[in-house]
Amino acid sequence: MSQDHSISISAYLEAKKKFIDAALERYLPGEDNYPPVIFKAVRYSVFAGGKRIRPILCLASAETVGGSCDAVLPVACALELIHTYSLIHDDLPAIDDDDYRRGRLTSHKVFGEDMAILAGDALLTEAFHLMSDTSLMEKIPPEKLLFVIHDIAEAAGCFGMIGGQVVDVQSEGKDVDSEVLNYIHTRKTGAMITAAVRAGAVLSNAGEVELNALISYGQNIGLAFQIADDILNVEGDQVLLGKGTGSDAKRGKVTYPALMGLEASRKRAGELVKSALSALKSFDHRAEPLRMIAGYIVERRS
Ligand code: GRG
Repeated sequence: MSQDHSISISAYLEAKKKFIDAALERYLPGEDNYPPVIFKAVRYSVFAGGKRIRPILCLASAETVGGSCDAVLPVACALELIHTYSLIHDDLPAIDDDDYRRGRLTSHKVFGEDMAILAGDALLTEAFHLMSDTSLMEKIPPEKLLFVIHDIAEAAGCFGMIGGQVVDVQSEGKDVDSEVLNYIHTRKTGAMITAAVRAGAVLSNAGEVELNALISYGQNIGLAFQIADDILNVEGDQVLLGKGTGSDAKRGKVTYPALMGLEASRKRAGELVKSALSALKSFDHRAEPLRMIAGYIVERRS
């Protein structure tokens, strides 16, 4: 007899977010450490209410191949620390110059530019400190852990998120084609999302076929995520988003809606979700959260 494994996407995301938040609380040093301002700044941005989509993807990917959420949790949290660093630096006056993020003032508005830069640096460093703790090897073979740390470093670096961000900054106010746009989106946002899915799978001993299918899923939803982000910047609700809208157009940013219009952007995001779902077709019910997340990514309002 077949069992009903259904759970709503909102219940799933909420439960996983709680699990991740509790772990981040344990992993991050308290504000009673010296010098207090850096611990305050780090915690201010990490606990500002992000969706935790990258760590959730890492856990969901692990569950899909029969892995344990507990074993991959530190790596999942490290992904969120790297993501939060990128947001702090992205908001700086020299980059996007944003005053609000996740519904509150940006780090540099509260702590000053100097401390915001250092808080981003601290988060990036802390992520690798957390992933390289030898206690993780009690649950994960060291060679798998090293592979994943290397992979995440690549996704966050010049061949990934930083590379995408550099071309994004350089393209502001310029006419660029879809090839450049795809370069930006697949690196700036897609690389870390794919790395999150891959990390969960590798750390849970996924086989080659499973791994390739999950990487394809990650690449498709990674691009869909940024297209959805572009669309939300045009027509999203500022309150739900926790940040201003219309900033991409004001800055002459290269985005899907700017290049091909809202309708075609929505269509492209939908196609990517379809491809992501098709990559999961050989998995059983344990891939249901990943399937739901694919839909959520383009339907979300924040
Ligand atoms: C080193 C100065 C300097 C800048 C680099 C690396 C970098 C700054 C920026 C990366 C670009 C970036 C911010 C990409 C992510 C784009 C994106 C879709 C962000 C929003 O992610 P969500 O929706 O946010 O997951 P929450 O708040 O839910 O975590």
